[in-house]
Amino acid sequence: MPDPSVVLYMPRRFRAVGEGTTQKMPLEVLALAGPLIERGYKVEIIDANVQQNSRDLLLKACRESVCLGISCILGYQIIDGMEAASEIRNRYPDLPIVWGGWFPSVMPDSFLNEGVADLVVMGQGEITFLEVVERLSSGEGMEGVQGVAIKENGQVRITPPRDLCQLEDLPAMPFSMLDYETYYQSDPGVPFERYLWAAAKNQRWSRQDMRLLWYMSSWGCPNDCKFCCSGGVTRRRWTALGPKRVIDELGPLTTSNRVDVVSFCDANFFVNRKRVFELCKAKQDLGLEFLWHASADPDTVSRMSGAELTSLSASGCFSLFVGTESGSEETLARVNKKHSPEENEHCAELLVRHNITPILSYIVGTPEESPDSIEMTFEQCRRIKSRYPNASITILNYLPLPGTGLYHDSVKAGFVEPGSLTGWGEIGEASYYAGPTFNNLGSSQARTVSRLRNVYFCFIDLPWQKARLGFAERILRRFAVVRVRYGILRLPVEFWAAKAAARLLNTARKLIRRRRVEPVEPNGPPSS
Ligand code: B12
Ligand code: SF4
Repeated sequence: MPDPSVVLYMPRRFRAVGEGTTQKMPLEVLALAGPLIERGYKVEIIDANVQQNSRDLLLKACRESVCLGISCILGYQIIDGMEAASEIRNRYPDLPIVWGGWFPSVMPDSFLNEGVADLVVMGQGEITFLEVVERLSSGEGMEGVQGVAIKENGQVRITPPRDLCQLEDLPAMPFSMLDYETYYQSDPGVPFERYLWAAAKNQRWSRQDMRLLWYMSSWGCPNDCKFCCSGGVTRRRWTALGPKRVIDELGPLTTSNRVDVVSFCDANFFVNRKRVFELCKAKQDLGLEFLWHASADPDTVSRMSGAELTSLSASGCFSLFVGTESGSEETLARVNKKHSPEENEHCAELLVRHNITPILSYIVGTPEESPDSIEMTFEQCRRIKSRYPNASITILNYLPLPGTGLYHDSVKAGFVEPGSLTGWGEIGEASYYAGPTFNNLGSSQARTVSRLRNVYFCFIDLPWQKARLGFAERILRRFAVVRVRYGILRLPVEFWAAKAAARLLNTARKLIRRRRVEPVEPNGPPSS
């Protein structure tokens, strides 16, 4: 008898293929595959972000399977995942559909009530999903399974949460299931990857490609920032792989795939600083050359000694994503952040001094945030960017997330809750690129956010990667820094003109290149 099989579906993150990051390996479902394979299941992963005919593949794969697992976070993944679930329901009405991931974990009842899920796994998934699959394949019920939501007699029942499973007790993610060559290519046009490219530029990166690998070395976070759903989903717990295990896994993975950059997608990489520094040392001892990027808190960084920062940099840490969040002390305290605005600036200075590009992330427009507080954030961003043009800064408009401390305040302040999962899918989709979905900002401040983020900071970081305007680009960058320093943000005409010129130039270059490579008939012109 063939091994029982399980199908895992990673829905599209963005409506159009190529609109957003596609190279991110689907770690969410890859993590689930390890324990299943160990227990003798055959696992098939369908990733709609990279497989063009993913729906056909899914229909085919589900024919023989024990169940279908679907992952999602807020955004278009909800919509694509629901469409896939409906297709599967029509074709295989008896096949159980299990959802998991950050968004289903905070709104399990919607997935069950809208009929797209038979069961939702809440929080960490590896062991819970294995247990669910075992029950399904043996035909047993879900009695006693912890950490799930199910519908019984028309009512949603949430079972007691499961204890955290230590990552060290789990098998390695089976990276060999994925074809690295399909994933590695990073695109400087995509918002998050753009920052990595900007940081790479500071390392004098001159190549046209960057072989990127996403990796998770810890799960969870002990903090409880009020705009973030981590506190609710992870219950402020944290588990990590030890330095040896990380290096034992990353060594072969990075060398066999010729990886340039490892992006640790841990929520909070520096919870245990000793672990990180041991990791740096182990990497250097082995002579592993990849650069790496992770996330950090401003207070953690600003308390690091010069020797510690030097060791980070020497181990290949070339950029850190830092949750600076606000330039106002009052707002930082209100969202339950433990650092001060001064630490934001100190952290930026230290990182730049040690050749680690800070990617500073700010949020504006949380409920009750005053216009003055928003102004303080703008001032801090302008100050940092003009002092350290190589530091990247992103200013996000606050988006209320269910399951967070600020969610109910946002509803009270006028956030209109989408009444359906599709509505949530649409709102998340908009949030990534477009402006505010919850407009707590006056129109003038909303314009400032958009100009700083989309015009000036963007241009100073990495002027339209492929534009190659040469000398003009350097002058414009200086100009942008001056504009940012003095807050002269209106009418960025020179940038509009530069963008148009870049487009024209690129089109001309393409045409010339096409002319040059036009095929010459091998045997002369065809005879008439
Ligand atoms: C990489 C990343 C991204 C990537 C893509 C992620 C993706 N899923 O496609 C990019 C950069 C595109 C991104 C974008 C956004 N992201 Co993001 N992102 C992350 C990040 C840093 C890592 C995700 C990851 O790979 N984790 C590693 C895996 C192994 O862990 P995991 O996801 O927790 O999976 C475990 C469980 O959740 C569960 N599980 C997961 N899937 C499934 C499926 C089944 C069937 C089962 C049983 C279990 C299960 O089991 C897994 C193993 O334990 C997380 C933070 C974090 N550290 O997790 C935020 C996070 C997921 N992002 C978040 C947010 C808010 C966003 C944005 C909405 C931000 C914004 N304002 O625009 C956008 C959405 C854009 C869009 N249109 O989709 C939130 C989630 C919000 C939510 N409630 O859904 C997170 C948690 C950050 C945070 N703390 O706020 N993100
Ligand atoms: S924002 Fe970052 S530090 Fe704060 S709770 Fe979320 S993951 Fe933890």
